[in-house]
Amino acid sequence: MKKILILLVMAMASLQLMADDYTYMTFKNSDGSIASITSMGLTITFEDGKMIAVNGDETLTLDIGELNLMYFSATKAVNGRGDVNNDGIVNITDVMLTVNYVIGKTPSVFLQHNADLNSDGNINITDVMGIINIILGAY
Ligand SMILES: [Ca+2]
Ligand SMILES: [Ca+2]
Repeated sequence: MKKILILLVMAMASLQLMADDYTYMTFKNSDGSIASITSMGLTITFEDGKMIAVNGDETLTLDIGELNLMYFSATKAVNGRGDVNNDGIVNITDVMLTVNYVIGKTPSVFLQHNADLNSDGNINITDVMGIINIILGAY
């Protein structure tokens, strides 16, 4: 475990050189959910099986065991919520894909976990409205 952490720290150090071009550090979990934090001035520590990323007022805590991938991105992921095609952003494409899903079509990439905004196990018009609200900044 210690070796893995050292490798991660080394990877982070080399990635830091590229950070100027990328605004956010994005983390992808094994369940497909993603989260972003501003990369400039970011401090990442590992403690009790958790990865804690701190940047000013922002704090992101993730289970290391759940963590699949971390990468720089130009856009901020909203905890994966609403990002049904998993491209790191919530936009009109996600609304359209969710509408298609609701009316019975099956989009090629569709993360139900990210679509079910109110976590009631169903994906319907309420969730479509929720994604629109995320785009409008209401969340
Ligand atoms: Ca998307
Ligand atoms: Ca729902």
